[in-house]
Amino acid sequence: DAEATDILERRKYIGMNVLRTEDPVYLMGRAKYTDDVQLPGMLHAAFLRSPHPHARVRNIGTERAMGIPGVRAVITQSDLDGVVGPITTALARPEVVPVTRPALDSRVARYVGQPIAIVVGTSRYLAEDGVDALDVDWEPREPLLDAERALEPDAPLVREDMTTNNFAHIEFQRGEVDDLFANADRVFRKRFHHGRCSAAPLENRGVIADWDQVSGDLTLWSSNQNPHMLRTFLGAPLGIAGNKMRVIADHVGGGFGLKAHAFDEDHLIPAAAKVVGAPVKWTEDRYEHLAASLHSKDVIIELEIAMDADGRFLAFRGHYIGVGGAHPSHPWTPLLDPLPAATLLPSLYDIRAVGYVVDAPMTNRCPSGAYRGVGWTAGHAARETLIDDIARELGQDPIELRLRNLIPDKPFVSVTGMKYDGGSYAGAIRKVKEMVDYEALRARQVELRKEGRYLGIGWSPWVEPTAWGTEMAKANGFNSEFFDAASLTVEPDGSITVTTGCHNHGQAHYTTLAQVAADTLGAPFESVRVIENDTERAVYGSGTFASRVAVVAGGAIMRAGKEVREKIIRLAAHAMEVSPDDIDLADGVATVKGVPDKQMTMQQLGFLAYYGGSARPPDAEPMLAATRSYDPPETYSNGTILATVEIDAQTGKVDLQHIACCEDCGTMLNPMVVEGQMQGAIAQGIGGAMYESLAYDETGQFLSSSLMDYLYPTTCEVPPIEVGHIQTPSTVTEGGIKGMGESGNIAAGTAVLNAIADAISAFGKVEITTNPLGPNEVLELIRRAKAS
Ligand code: MCN
Ligand code: SMO
Repeated sequence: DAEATDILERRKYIGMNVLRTEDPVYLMGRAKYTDDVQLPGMLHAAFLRSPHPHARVRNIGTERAMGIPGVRAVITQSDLDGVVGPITTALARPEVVPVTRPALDSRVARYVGQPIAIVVGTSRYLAEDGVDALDVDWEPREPLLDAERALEPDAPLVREDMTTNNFAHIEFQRGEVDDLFANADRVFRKRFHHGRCSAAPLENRGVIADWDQVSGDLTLWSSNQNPHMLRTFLGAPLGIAGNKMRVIADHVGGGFGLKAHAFDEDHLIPAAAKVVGAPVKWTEDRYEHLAASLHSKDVIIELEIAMDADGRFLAFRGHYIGVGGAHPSHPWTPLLDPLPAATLLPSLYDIRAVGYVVDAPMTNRCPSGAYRGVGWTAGHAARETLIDDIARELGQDPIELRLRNLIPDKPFVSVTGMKYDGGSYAGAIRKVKEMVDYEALRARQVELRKEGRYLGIGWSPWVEPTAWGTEMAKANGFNSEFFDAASLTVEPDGSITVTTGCHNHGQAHYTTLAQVAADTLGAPFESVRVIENDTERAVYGSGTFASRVAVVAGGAIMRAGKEVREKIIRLAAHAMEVSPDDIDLADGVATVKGVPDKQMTMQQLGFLAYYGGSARPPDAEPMLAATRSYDPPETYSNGTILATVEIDAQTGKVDLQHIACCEDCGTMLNPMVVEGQMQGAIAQGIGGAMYESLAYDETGQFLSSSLMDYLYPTTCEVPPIEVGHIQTPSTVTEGGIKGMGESGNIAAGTAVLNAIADAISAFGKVEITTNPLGPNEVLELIRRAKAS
């Protein structure tokens, strides 16, 4: 349980809007992304990628390519025997069917964009010319695109060495589900398909591998979110010890979950560098990124809600089909979307029973994996659009219906066994009502309808499992161990170095974690430096994902800092010949209580700790440092988003006017950072609701291969976003902190969808069954509503 309990009482920085110290580097254009790294003698790789969703490769003719001056090597599967081993993706669950595959499959293409061969040349241009000059003899085959078809027993196999297309079939039931459904007063149903999205960070991925020819050490730059985890996953296939591999991801231009995986290219670029005996760089282009990095959130969901005559939810039942690609994403697997969607089915509703089925079929599409709010987003959209359907059907206000079914604010164990650590489920809704003056907004909606104008108001309250440690991972079906560590060192000059195994790619860890360290020690914020993003400079950790760093790294820093603070106080007490109880340590100065002129600075104490010899307490080792880890218990944040839209019934255009939000992530480290996280994530949620879609045609061709086709919302599409806060400290974590980095993307899209439906309900019955909703989809919904 929480060990560092007195920090909040002494805090000077936690909870303050401290300016982000990492920003000048970005603003001055000095950030060092993977593609900025230049090494002497470095060669460049380009991939031959499959243009077919499914094909056998009969032959790859390399003669013309090798004839191009500057092309150094064409590498296919057989060249990598003994260089990079196969990739096995599994999960510690009996239902899961492990998949083993070569890191480079040059024989069968199973999705558009799959790497088939690598060309290495003296420049990227020449390597690309080499790819164009390969003579490939393709034998196209019928692709399997339909996920539900893939689940049928007689379906053709996406991977012919397996006996099924289904990566896992999982069933779960708690409470009297069947009885409650059989005896319910009303049962409501919905089939919802969450569209296929991409995290689409502004910086595509990139990998550089540099083997030291003498020592055999490997330095790997990879634009990723979990350097230590990547090092662990690459060790076995590349046959290299962890202490001989350094993974660096200095500045990363957005990860959003996508960069939390160990990609094929992470395996293949070091393999290519070994084959050619020189450093090799690959920088992903936007086509490669959209077609062949991971896709996400493509889940088909069938939901049922059983209700009694008083409008109470009794039981929820769901079938979640995660539309996977040609192989499991590594290491998270294609369960990462459908399984958490299912485990969180009860969300913030007090129900008596829940049942779910999860399937994760493979298809001839790009593999699917994490994108901000992975799992929660699709499940949330299905459940919360269904609840709005029910409210319209019953003629009730959608938020009143939810309030009647809400769980209590105090700690609560859900029917699926999730241990909510208390929140402000009703409070956040009340706050948003006040922020927008809900009654007035509804009155205005009525007025405008009289003028033939269609305002829509959409609610989206959420509870969110955050900060995966071992317990939270298990609660969501992922049986694996997650924790993080932090090292904290007072240097000889009194400056403070903190390292964690997490990764900073926009979340402001260098600021917020320094706030935690400064308060824990009683040191000035300016004296703390935080280091992450490099396995050789920072202590081990699981990395940055699952909105976990504030809680997990923050907690580890509090624990390490508490130990170091005690050492500093003992040192000061000894030097000033008083009892440790008489030392006050604040702002980097140790003062004898009641004797203000008897004091020592952190600089003096640092010098003493390293060079003080016999001036130190006899049993004190030199240095002032500690390393601690933290594996937090389950912790859940919550909040509510309300979106207001006006639709043009002639054109189907949606004018998104306003977003109001109240979030509760327990103790806030830095409200300004929290607001920035909310705003960025809400913009992504808007993209998912209205614009972003990775499309395939019926032959399996990929249609969204540039940012002309895959639409981000820009500042022109994102309306004013108002963020309110409630702080309900966690009852179980260090400092009461909960995570929040994904919240906006979990909830915002659904608020927009519900607002659109609310506007269209002026014309008749409306049910939203998919996203994104562009003007054509909106016009179709209006047409159907009019016909109802
Ligand atoms: N924070 C805080 N008080 C809290 C909780 C968080 O001040 N109670 C601060 C933290 O200190 C941190 C930030 O908010 O600086 C986010 O914290 P947290 O919720 O712990 O999330 P992580 O740091 O673990 O970041 C991961 C999360 C995820 S999972 C995705 S996906 C995502 C996101 O963060 N990807 C991002 N936000 C992103 N922001 C940027 N700019 N780029 C990404 O790729
Ligand atoms: S999708 Mo975030 O990296 O958990």
